[in-house]
Amino acid sequence: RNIRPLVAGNWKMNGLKADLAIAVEVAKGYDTALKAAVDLAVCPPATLLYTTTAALIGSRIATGGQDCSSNAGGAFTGEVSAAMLADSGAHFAIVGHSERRTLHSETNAIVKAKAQAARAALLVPIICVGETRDEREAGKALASVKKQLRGSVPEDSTAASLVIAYEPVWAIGTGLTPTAADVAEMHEAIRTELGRLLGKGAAAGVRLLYGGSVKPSNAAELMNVAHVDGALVGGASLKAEDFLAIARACA
Ligand code: G2H
Repeated sequence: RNIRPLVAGNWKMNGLKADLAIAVEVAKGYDTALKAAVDLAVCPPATLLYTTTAALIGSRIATGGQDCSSNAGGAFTGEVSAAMLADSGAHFAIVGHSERRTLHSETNAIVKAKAQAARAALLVPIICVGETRDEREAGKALASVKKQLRGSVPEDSTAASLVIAYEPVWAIGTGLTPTAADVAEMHEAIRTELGRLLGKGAAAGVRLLYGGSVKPSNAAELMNVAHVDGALVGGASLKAEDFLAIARACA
Protein backbone atom coordinates (compact mmCIF):
# COMPACT_ATOMS: atom_id res chain seq x y z
CA ARG A 1 0.00 0.00 0.00
CA ASN A 2 1.19 3.54 -0.61
CA ILE A 3 -1.67 5.09 1.37
CA ARG A 4 -1.98 4.51 5.10
CA PRO A 5 -5.38 2.84 5.56
CA LEU A 6 -8.15 4.13 7.81
CA VAL A 7 -10.81 2.01 9.47
CA ALA A 8 -13.63 4.15 10.84
CA GLY A 9 -16.55 2.91 12.92
CA ASN A 10 -19.91 4.52 12.33
CA TRP A 11 -21.99 3.75 15.40
CA LYS A 12 -25.08 5.36 13.81
CA MET A 13 -27.86 5.98 16.38
CA ASN A 14 -26.47 3.48 18.86
CA GLY A 15 -24.64 4.08 22.09
CA LEU A 16 -25.25 5.23 25.65
CA LYS A 17 -22.61 6.17 28.22
CA ALA A 18 -22.03 2.52 29.10
CA ASP A 19 -20.99 1.87 25.50
CA LEU A 20 -17.85 3.93 25.97
CA ALA A 21 -16.56 0.51 27.02
CA ILE A 22 -16.54 -0.46 23.32
CA ALA A 23 -14.14 2.38 22.49
CA VAL A 24 -11.98 1.57 25.50
CA GLU A 25 -11.82 -2.07 24.41
CA VAL A 26 -10.81 -1.05 20.88
CA ALA A 27 -8.05 1.12 22.34
CA LYS A 28 -6.77 -1.84 24.37
CA GLY A 29 -6.54 -3.98 21.25
CA TYR A 30 -4.86 -1.26 19.16
CA ASP A 31 -1.41 -2.68 19.73
CA THR A 32 1.95 -1.57 18.38
CA ALA A 33 1.72 -3.71 15.23
CA LEU A 34 -1.72 -2.41 14.38
CA LYS A 35 -0.73 1.19 15.14
CA ALA A 36 2.14 0.84 12.70
CA ALA A 37 -0.20 -0.27 9.94
CA VAL A 38 -3.60 1.38 10.15
CA ASP A 39 -5.37 4.49 11.45
CA LEU A 40 -8.54 4.00 13.47
CA ALA A 41 -11.48 6.29 14.12
CA VAL A 42 -14.69 5.96 16.09
CA CYS A 43 -17.75 8.03 15.15
CA PRO A 44 -20.21 7.78 18.05
CA PRO A 45 -23.46 9.73 18.32
CA ALA A 46 -22.87 13.44 19.03
CA THR A 47 -23.96 12.99 22.65
CA LEU A 48 -20.97 10.70 23.27
CA LEU A 49 -18.37 12.51 21.19
CA TYR A 50 -16.73 14.48 23.98
CA THR A 51 -16.58 11.58 26.43
CA THR A 52 -15.41 9.13 23.75
CA THR A 53 -12.62 11.50 22.74
CA ALA A 54 -11.63 11.86 26.39
CA ALA A 55 -11.68 8.09 26.87
CA LEU A 56 -9.39 7.69 23.85
CA ILE A 57 -6.73 10.24 24.83
CA GLY A 58 -3.31 8.71 24.33
CA SER A 59 -4.67 5.85 22.20
CA ARG A 60 -4.01 7.51 18.83
CA ILE A 61 -7.58 6.64 17.85
CA ALA A 62 -9.42 9.59 16.32
CA THR A 63 -13.09 10.40 16.72
CA GLY A 64 -15.58 11.85 14.31
CA GLY A 65 -19.14 13.09 14.02
CA GLN A 66 -21.71 11.30 11.86
CA ASP A 67 -23.04 14.48 10.25
CA CYS A 68 -22.70 18.23 10.66
CA SER A 69 -24.76 21.27 9.79
CA SER A 70 -23.86 23.23 6.68
CA ASN A 71 -24.42 26.37 8.77
CA ALA A 72 -21.81 27.83 11.10
CA GLY A 73 -24.25 28.62 13.90
CA GLY A 74 -27.44 30.38 14.89
CA ALA A 75 -31.15 29.59 14.81
CA PHE A 76 -31.03 25.98 13.60
CA THR A 77 -32.79 24.00 16.32
CA GLY A 78 -31.49 20.49 16.71
CA GLU A 79 -28.48 20.92 14.43
CA VAL A 80 -24.86 20.33 15.42
CA SER A 81 -22.21 22.53 13.81
CA ALA A 82 -18.81 21.37 12.60
CA ALA A 83 -17.17 23.70 15.12
CA MET A 84 -19.12 21.94 17.90
CA LEU A 85 -17.82 18.57 16.71
CA ALA A 86 -14.28 19.93 16.60
CA ASP A 87 -14.73 21.43 20.07
CA SER A 88 -15.78 17.97 21.29
CA GLY A 89 -12.51 16.56 19.99
CA ALA A 90 -13.56 15.24 16.59
CA HIS A 91 -11.05 14.94 13.76
CA PHE A 92 -13.51 13.67 11.14
CA ALA A 93 -17.12 14.34 10.12
CA ILE A 94 -19.02 11.80 8.05
CA VAL A 95 -21.19 13.69 5.55
CA GLY A 96 -23.64 12.48 2.94
CA HIS A 97 -24.17 9.02 4.39
CA SER A 98 -26.91 7.34 2.35
CA GLU A 99 -29.15 7.31 5.42
CA ARG A 100 -28.88 11.13 5.47
CA ARG A 101 -29.29 11.40 1.71
CA THR A 102 -32.37 9.15 1.75
CA LEU A 103 -34.09 9.78 5.09
CA HIS A 104 -33.25 13.49 5.27
CA SER A 105 -33.36 14.34 1.56
CA GLU A 106 -29.79 15.57 1.45
CA THR A 107 -28.79 16.55 -2.07
CA ASN A 108 -25.25 16.66 -3.44
CA ALA A 109 -25.30 20.43 -2.96
CA ILE A 110 -26.18 20.04 0.72
CA VAL A 111 -23.51 17.37 1.20
CA LYS A 112 -20.94 19.64 -0.43
CA ALA A 113 -21.92 22.55 1.84
CA LYS A 114 -21.55 20.23 4.85
CA ALA A 115 -18.12 19.10 3.65
CA GLN A 116 -17.11 22.74 3.28
CA ALA A 117 -18.43 23.53 6.78
CA ALA A 118 -16.44 20.59 8.15
CA ARG A 119 -13.26 21.83 6.53
CA ALA A 120 -13.85 25.38 7.76
CA ALA A 121 -13.80 23.90 11.28
CA LEU A 122 -10.58 22.02 10.40
CA LEU A 123 -12.34 18.65 10.35
CA VAL A 124 -11.69 16.09 7.63
CA PRO A 125 -14.96 15.21 5.88
CA ILE A 126 -15.63 11.56 5.07
CA ILE A 127 -17.93 12.04 2.08
CA CYS A 128 -20.13 9.03 1.35
CA VAL A 129 -21.23 8.05 -2.13
CA GLY A 130 -22.88 4.94 -3.51
CA GLU A 131 -25.45 3.72 -6.01
CA THR A 132 -28.87 2.23 -5.31
CA ARG A 133 -29.83 -1.29 -6.28
CA ASP A 134 -31.88 0.04 -9.23
CA GLU A 135 -28.90 2.02 -10.51
CA ARG A 136 -26.61 -1.02 -10.18
CA GLU A 137 -29.10 -3.26 -12.01
CA ALA A 138 -29.55 -0.69 -14.77
CA GLY A 139 -25.78 -0.58 -15.33
CA LYS A 140 -25.66 3.00 -14.03
CA ALA A 141 -23.59 2.49 -10.87
CA LEU A 142 -20.43 4.19 -12.12
CA ALA A 143 -22.33 7.12 -13.64
CA SER A 144 -24.33 7.63 -10.47
CA VAL A 145 -21.29 7.66 -8.18
CA LYS A 146 -19.34 9.97 -10.50
CA LYS A 147 -22.27 12.39 -10.45
CA GLN A 148 -22.31 12.32 -6.64
CA LEU A 149 -18.57 13.02 -6.56
CA ARG A 150 -18.88 15.96 -8.95
CA GLY A 151 -21.73 17.38 -6.89
CA SER A 152 -20.48 16.76 -3.35
CA VAL A 153 -16.69 17.08 -3.29
CA PRO A 154 -15.32 20.61 -2.70
CA GLU A 155 -13.05 21.46 -5.66
CA ASP A 156 -10.24 22.70 -3.44
CA SER A 157 -9.99 19.42 -1.49
CA THR A 158 -6.52 18.01 -0.92
CA ALA A 159 -5.42 14.48 -0.07
CA ALA A 160 -5.16 15.45 3.59
CA SER A 161 -8.55 17.16 3.76
CA LEU A 162 -10.75 14.52 2.17
CA VAL A 163 -11.78 10.91 2.68
CA ILE A 164 -14.28 9.22 0.37
CA ALA A 165 -16.40 6.27 1.47
CA TYR A 166 -17.95 4.17 -1.28
CA GLU A 167 -21.03 2.54 0.19
CA PRO A 168 -23.37 0.83 -2.26
CA VAL A 169 -26.81 1.58 -0.79
CA TRP A 170 -27.98 -1.99 -1.36
CA ALA A 171 -25.06 -3.33 0.71
CA ILE A 172 -25.68 -1.21 3.80
CA GLY A 173 -26.79 -3.23 6.80
CA THR A 174 -28.09 -5.99 4.50
CA GLY A 175 -25.25 -8.49 4.72
CA LEU A 176 -24.86 -8.23 0.93
CA THR A 177 -21.55 -7.07 -0.49
CA PRO A 178 -20.42 -6.38 -4.05
CA THR A 179 -17.81 -8.67 -5.58
CA ALA A 180 -14.16 -7.74 -5.27
CA ALA A 181 -14.18 -7.08 -9.01
CA ASP A 182 -17.08 -4.63 -8.69
CA VAL A 183 -15.36 -2.82 -5.83
CA ALA A 184 -12.10 -2.68 -7.82
CA GLU A 185 -13.88 -1.21 -10.83
CA MET A 186 -15.69 1.38 -8.71
CA HIS A 187 -12.70 2.46 -6.63
CA GLU A 188 -10.56 2.88 -9.72
CA ALA A 189 -13.32 4.97 -11.31
CA ILE A 190 -13.56 7.09 -8.14
CA ARG A 191 -9.80 7.72 -8.17
CA THR A 192 -9.97 8.71 -11.83
CA GLU A 193 -12.93 11.04 -11.30
CA LEU A 194 -11.21 12.66 -8.32
CA GLY A 195 -8.21 13.19 -10.59
CA ARG A 196 -10.44 15.19 -12.95
CA LEU A 197 -11.88 17.21 -10.08
CA LEU A 198 -8.82 17.82 -7.91
CA GLY A 199 -5.83 17.03 -10.09
CA LYS A 200 -4.03 13.71 -10.24
CA GLY A 201 -1.56 14.54 -7.48
CA ALA A 202 -4.22 15.24 -4.87
CA ALA A 203 -6.44 12.38 -6.03
CA ALA A 204 -3.61 9.86 -5.68
CA GLY A 205 -3.44 10.46 -1.93
CA VAL A 206 -7.14 10.57 -1.03
CA ARG A 207 -8.20 7.63 1.15
CA LEU A 208 -11.01 5.66 -0.48
CA LEU A 209 -12.88 3.57 2.07
CA TYR A 210 -15.29 0.77 1.28
CA GLY A 211 -18.43 0.58 3.43
CA GLY A 212 -21.46 -1.65 3.53
CA SER A 213 -21.73 -4.86 5.59
CA VAL A 214 -18.00 -5.08 6.26
CA LYS A 215 -17.38 -7.80 8.83
CA PRO A 216 -14.44 -9.93 9.95
CA SER A 217 -15.37 -12.72 7.51
CA ASN A 218 -15.28 -10.54 4.38
CA ALA A 219 -12.80 -7.83 5.41
CA ALA A 220 -9.64 -9.46 4.09
CA GLU A 221 -11.09 -9.91 0.62
CA LEU A 222 -12.48 -6.37 0.43
CA MET A 223 -9.45 -4.67 1.97
CA ASN A 224 -7.06 -6.31 -0.47
CA VAL A 225 -8.75 -4.74 -3.49
CA ALA A 226 -6.67 -2.11 -5.30
CA HIS A 227 -7.60 1.47 -4.35
CA VAL A 228 -9.38 0.32 -1.18
CA ASP A 229 -7.66 2.26 1.58
CA GLY A 230 -9.74 1.10 4.51
CA ALA A 231 -13.31 0.68 5.65
CA LEU A 232 -16.30 2.53 7.03
CA VAL A 233 -17.87 0.00 9.37
CA GLY A 234 -21.39 0.21 10.76
CA GLY A 235 -22.88 -2.76 12.59
CA ALA A 236 -19.56 -4.55 13.15
CA SER A 237 -18.04 -1.44 14.79
CA LEU A 238 -20.30 -1.98 17.81
CA LYS A 239 -18.28 -5.06 18.77
CA ALA A 240 -14.69 -4.17 19.66
CA GLU A 241 -13.46 -7.64 18.74
CA ASP A 242 -15.01 -7.46 15.24
CA PHE A 243 -13.84 -3.89 14.64
CA LEU A 244 -10.28 -4.87 15.56
CA ALA A 245 -10.44 -7.97 13.35
CA ILE A 246 -11.44 -5.73 10.42
CA ALA A 247 -8.57 -3.36 11.24
CA ARG A 248 -6.14 -6.30 11.24
CA ALA A 249 -7.41 -7.29 7.79
CA CYS A 250 -6.18 -3.89 6.56
CA ALA A 251 -2.76 -4.23 8.10
C1 G2H B 1 -22.77 1.49 5.87
C2 G2H B 1 -22.03 0.94 7.02
C3 G2H B 1 -21.36 2.05 7.81
P1 G2H B 1 -22.96 -1.39 7.86
O1 G2H B 1 -23.78 2.36 6.30
O2 G2H B 1 -21.50 3.34 7.35
O3 G2H B 1 -22.93 0.24 7.85
O4 G2H B 1 -21.54 -1.81 8.03
O5 G2H B 1 -23.81 -1.75 9.05
O6 G2H B 1 -23.53 -1.85 6.55
